[in-house]
Amino acid sequence: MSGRPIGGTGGGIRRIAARVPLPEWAAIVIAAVALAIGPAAVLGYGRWASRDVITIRALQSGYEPKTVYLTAGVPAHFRLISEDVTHGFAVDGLDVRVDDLLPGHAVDITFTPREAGTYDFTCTRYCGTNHGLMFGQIIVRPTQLPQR
Ligand SMILES: [Cu+2]
Repeated sequence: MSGRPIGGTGGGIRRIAARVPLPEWAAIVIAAVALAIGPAAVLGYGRWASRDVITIRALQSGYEPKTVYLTAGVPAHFRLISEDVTHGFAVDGLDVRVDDLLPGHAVDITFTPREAGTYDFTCTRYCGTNHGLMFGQIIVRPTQLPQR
């Protein structure tokens, strides 16, 4: 039959049918978001963009990485993680000191180096025969001026 409007009663049914799955989709979306954010929140992610976080792993064989590059005047976000025993982390001249890097726990710190230079960091806890190998350097470059 030509001229019959598309929809009519059928359209009504279709609209209802289209609305029924919506709560299911919403539940799935909420569940997915909760799954994504839940563990991340527990681990402390999400406070900073992950690309801005410098992870420093402390091991009885030393720190990884041993050299970190920062820019003067730019806040630095470090995530310190011990992979084996309790370590520490202190930076000479930058007022950064953490004495309890417990195995399996991340410690997040934020600081802003004010002046360019080379700063040594060391372990503040005796952590074994290789404790003396636990050192590294933070090299702070001068503030970058905007290009014109
Ligand atoms: Cu150590």
